[in-house]
Amino acid sequence: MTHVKHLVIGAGFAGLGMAIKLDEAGESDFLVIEKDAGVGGTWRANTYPGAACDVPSQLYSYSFAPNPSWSMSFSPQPEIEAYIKRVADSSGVLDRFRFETAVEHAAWQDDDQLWQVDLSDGSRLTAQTLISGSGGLSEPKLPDIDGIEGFQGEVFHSARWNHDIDLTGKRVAVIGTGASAIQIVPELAKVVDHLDLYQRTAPYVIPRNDRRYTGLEKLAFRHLPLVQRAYRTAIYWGREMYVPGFTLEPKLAWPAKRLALGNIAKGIKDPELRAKVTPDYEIGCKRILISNTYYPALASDTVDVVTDPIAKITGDAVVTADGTERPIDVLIVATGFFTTEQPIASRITGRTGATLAETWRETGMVAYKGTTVHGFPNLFQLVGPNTGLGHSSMVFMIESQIAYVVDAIRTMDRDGYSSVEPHRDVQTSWNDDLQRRMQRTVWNSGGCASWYLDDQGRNTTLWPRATFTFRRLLAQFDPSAYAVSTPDPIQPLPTREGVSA
Ligand code: N01
Repeated sequence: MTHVKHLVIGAGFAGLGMAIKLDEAGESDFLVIEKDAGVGGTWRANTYPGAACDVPSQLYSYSFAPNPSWSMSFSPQPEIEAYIKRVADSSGVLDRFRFETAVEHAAWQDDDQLWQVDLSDGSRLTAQTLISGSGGLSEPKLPDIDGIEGFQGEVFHSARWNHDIDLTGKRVAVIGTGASAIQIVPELAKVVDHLDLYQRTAPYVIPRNDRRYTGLEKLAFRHLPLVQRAYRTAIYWGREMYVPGFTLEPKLAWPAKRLALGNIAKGIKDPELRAKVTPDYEIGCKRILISNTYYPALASDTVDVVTDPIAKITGDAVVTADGTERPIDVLIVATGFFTTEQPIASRITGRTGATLAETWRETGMVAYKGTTVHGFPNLFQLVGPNTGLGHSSMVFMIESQIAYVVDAIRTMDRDGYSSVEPHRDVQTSWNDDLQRRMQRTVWNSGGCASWYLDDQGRNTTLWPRATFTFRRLLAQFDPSAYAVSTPDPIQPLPTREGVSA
């Protein structure tokens, strides 16, 4: 059986960044397993028309791999995917990536102090650490609508766009008005015969302050790295200004609310349509979206916004609760992802024989520092519980976690630990503190439902503090928070609690 020191799951921003930083730290014995055929993760999977980042690329990129040639302040998906590929190609780590292979199951072997991992190609490996970068937005969620399986036309999810279908001149329905849908709709409105947009909850959409970089700026980015660093820093702090409005007092977000309402007024003249698309909850409760083209598209003759709930789908139409039947050729579901139950969690079995999904059944997703989980020694999760953001760059959070994992590995090597596992009480107090802070946030109290909350109303996805606080808290691995084991003989070192179920 093959043994690697570190097994990384996923080759998106998280997995690739992890591989690069492991290599830099001299930890060259690793393997990255990726179910897709190349690097890129979510930026490879989401190829729908209009796909682009809603965080400026100067910030939404690795700090260690600045890209002087971003064409726009908010880059389109192909540019981001190309950037990730370029970083991967020049990193010298791709020889340790195995593509088109999925992790079927990983189980901790306490006697051997190893993860035993079964892969979809039938092979089995062991690894000392298991580092998951499998992504928070990787598993599309299909809507459970009566009759949808009997629809005779084409149906696909926004994250699995079917490029073989030419939508020109077609009657199309889009279900959902989240970040994906508001990018898709203006593009489809240009080509389809008719578009019905099924809106359950109106989003707040502020103007997209996008522009092309000038030749002079690009020249400066290339030759004066400090200039690019200054842009990044300015964007970082601009984004961080949102945090108090989200986490302390929603009224502080009034400038954004004014922008959003102004955007509606500018894009839509019809009072009835304006009323339909005006949200009835606090801004920030759901992700704030950005677009200059969404409202004008809704106001066009091609698009109808339907707010009556969907009752069923027939072979060729969507039927709403009022009995109206709207015939269509193609159905596009932009209905989001499984976010509060990570799909990888049912594939990882810990020290007690329970899977991560079973362990989280009662509590919802919990971890220590969003990264390690009691009962799961040597498991590190990038983009783990409560590490998501509503306002800034996930790459910043990912890099903070990567640094923590690298330091954990360095500590294990230096001090001769075969495993580390967070104490239950440490993990509990970390999460109690998060949930206490969460009560004040607009995400929990802003009067909306969102993918941030699980079915018990717990927010297990977002980070409720400044991102620089997250970075500071994860700056150094903290062995005192962990039960540790030494390899031979297998003997727990004196710890506060010892390894217990
Ligand atoms: O998904 P969503 P998304 N019947 O969950 C509706 C990131 N992202 O793919 O609001 C009818 O936000 C649902 O309605 P409601 C970003 O973090 C980033 O758009 O629940 N409607 C909602 O309108 C984002 O937040 C970029 O009432 C149904 C929509 O579907 C995350 O991905 C771009 C329904 C789902 O919205 C997810 O965005 C794109 C049903 N049965 C995405 N079920 C960037 O630019 C669901 N809905 C970085």
